[in-house]
Amino acid sequence: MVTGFSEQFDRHGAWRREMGARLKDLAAWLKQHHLLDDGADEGLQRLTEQLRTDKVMVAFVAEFSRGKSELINAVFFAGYGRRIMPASAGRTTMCPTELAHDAELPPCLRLLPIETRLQPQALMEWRLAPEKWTRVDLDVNDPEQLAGAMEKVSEVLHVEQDQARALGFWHDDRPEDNPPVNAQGLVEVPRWRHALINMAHPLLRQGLVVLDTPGLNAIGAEPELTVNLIPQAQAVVFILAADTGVTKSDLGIWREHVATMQDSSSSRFVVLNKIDALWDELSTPAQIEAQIARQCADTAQTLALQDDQVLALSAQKGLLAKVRGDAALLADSRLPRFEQLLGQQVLGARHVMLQDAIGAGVARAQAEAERTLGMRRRELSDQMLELQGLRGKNQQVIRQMRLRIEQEKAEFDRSAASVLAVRSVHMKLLRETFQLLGNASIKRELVSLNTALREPGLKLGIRKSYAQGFDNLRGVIRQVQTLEGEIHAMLTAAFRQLNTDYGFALQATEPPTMERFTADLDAVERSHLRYLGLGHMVQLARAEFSEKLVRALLARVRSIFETALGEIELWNKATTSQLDTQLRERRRAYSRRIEAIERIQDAAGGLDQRLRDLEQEQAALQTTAQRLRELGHDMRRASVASTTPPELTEVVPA
Ligand SMILES: Nc1nc2c(ncn2[C@@H]2O[C@H](COP(=O)(O)OP(=O)(O)OP(=O)(O)O)[C@@H](O)[C@H]2O)c(=O)[nH]1
Ligand SMILES: [Mg+2]
Repeated sequence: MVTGFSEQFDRHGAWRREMGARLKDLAAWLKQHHLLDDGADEGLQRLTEQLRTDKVMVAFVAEFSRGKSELINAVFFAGYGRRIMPASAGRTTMCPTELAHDAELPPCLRLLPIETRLQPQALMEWRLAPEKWTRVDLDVNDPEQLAGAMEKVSEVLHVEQDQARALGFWHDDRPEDNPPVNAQGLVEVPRWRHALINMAHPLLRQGLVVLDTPGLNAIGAEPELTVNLIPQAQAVVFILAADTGVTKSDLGIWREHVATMQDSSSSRFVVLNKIDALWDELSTPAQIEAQIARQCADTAQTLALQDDQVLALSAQKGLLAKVRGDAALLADSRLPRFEQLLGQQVLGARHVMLQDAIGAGVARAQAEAERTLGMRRRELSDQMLELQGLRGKNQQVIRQMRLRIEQEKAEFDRSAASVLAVRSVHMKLLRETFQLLGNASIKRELVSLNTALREPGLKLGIRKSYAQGFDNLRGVIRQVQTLEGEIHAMLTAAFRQLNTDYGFALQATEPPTMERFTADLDAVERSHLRYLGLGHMVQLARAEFSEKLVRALLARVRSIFETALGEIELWNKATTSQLDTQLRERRRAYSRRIEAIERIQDAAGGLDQRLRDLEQEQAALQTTAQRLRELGHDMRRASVASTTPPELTEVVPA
């Protein structure tokens, strides 16, 4: 069964919504039974939020005119019955264009003027300055208007050569890549630097983000695209065209922007587009088939891939077939096979990632709840034993019992001081961790790289500065890990002592692992390395280029460190609220015991009544524990069962 990308994405979206709703139900149930402490509550909330807002970015990267925009139209927008993204011969998409959905904004196209390149701010910073963007409202119910507005991404300006150079489009050392010059000697450059399209298209609404890029010349001019945006995409689709074969500039893009992502976690697809160019009416279908296979094999060889890693298709015929509802043409376009692989690979991986997160989050909340239930159960049976011992005893004994409980409680109240001491050590260590991951620390560790990049002129020793800077950052992560270890060891010892002294059931939560962040740093370093070869020395010598690189780097590292910080905060919260819960439960148990004794002192039949109550409470706890196990089990089953990704056996990632 071949399933299109849209259907797979819809299914994935439905699964995410279902899991989100189940998580909410679980949290509500736990809260209702006073089994959800603040830490677990926040953990579940973050998980629900993650499920709701999870983004999947598919980036299309290729030389101009290979059919990126046409393929985007065919896969995502055929439902509009026409081309939405402009696709035409020659350079069409002049600026990187992101299609996404933001419910806070009306449907619109926002364009960042190209002149902003002359200023030092990174793209990420411009995103936070909406007033700097030109906004065009979109009418999503009117495909004509929609397509008309999208034409803006093709707009160009004609500027003096110096201006083109300053904007990063004119390179004296690589004249063959320079843009066209008109009769007046003016250079054609894009009018916009970046375009953001916001529309409530069904796939975009469910978190799909599509990134369309312009060809080589333009991608290179925006370092942030290569160091931040493309490396963060879940899938990168690289496109070649059957009518041009693999050209030198195709290879340039492949080597610089796609081949290097080999060991990153995103999926990579290589498409040989425009196979309809080979549909020669004088050839038999078998001959055409053989010719396509041969071209795939040649392409694969040039890119050092396996033959079956190159997916041949015709975006244009695929779009046409979908618009006309022509099943035979659609099959010939081979578009469905690509869509199926794209969906399986990208959503399959996303699904597994989210499933793991749900599994871990639910297990944590469940473990917390079970610990609390266990405590309640133990306290109930202690109390029953205590009361049973009072059967037939006189008032004197009962009074003594009350005194003993009050003494115990006073002693327990003194535990507050020990708990406070643990907390203050914990906080001190945490503060150190937070400082390590803060902005000042990042700046400090990257100071020499920063200076080296900002130094005027050729930067020959820059690779060394990068290696040094990233070693420093990895060192910070290692320090954080060491601190986490110390915190964990400290808590384990302190909890053991508190458990012995006051009969708590505290257990230190495992700290979050930091490996992922080291891997993220490695990926950022790799994405920068491509700018450090000899071929880029001239570009790198330009102050505004290296300034952009520095800013893009800082922004990315900051976001990695912030994520790490967020996980540590959550871990900290889990620990603190565990302590809070146990202290609260214990306090409650003492007041219940004292209250029970008081009642027995007051009324003759009080003891038997109280014992019966306790038995009932015990039975209720039993039921709650049973229900908790069932809920956890249901949750795990639902996360796996409802949309297990389709068979992955056939998938051939490039
Ligand atoms: N014959 C044929 N033409 C195609 C196919 N796909 C795209 N084209 C045409 O090739 C031209 C370029 O397509 P675009 O989608 O604009 O290419 P692009 O990669 O987005 O190019 P830029 O936006 O300039 O970077 C357009 O005229 C398309 O109609 C195809 O499968 N077959
Ligand atoms: Mg295009």
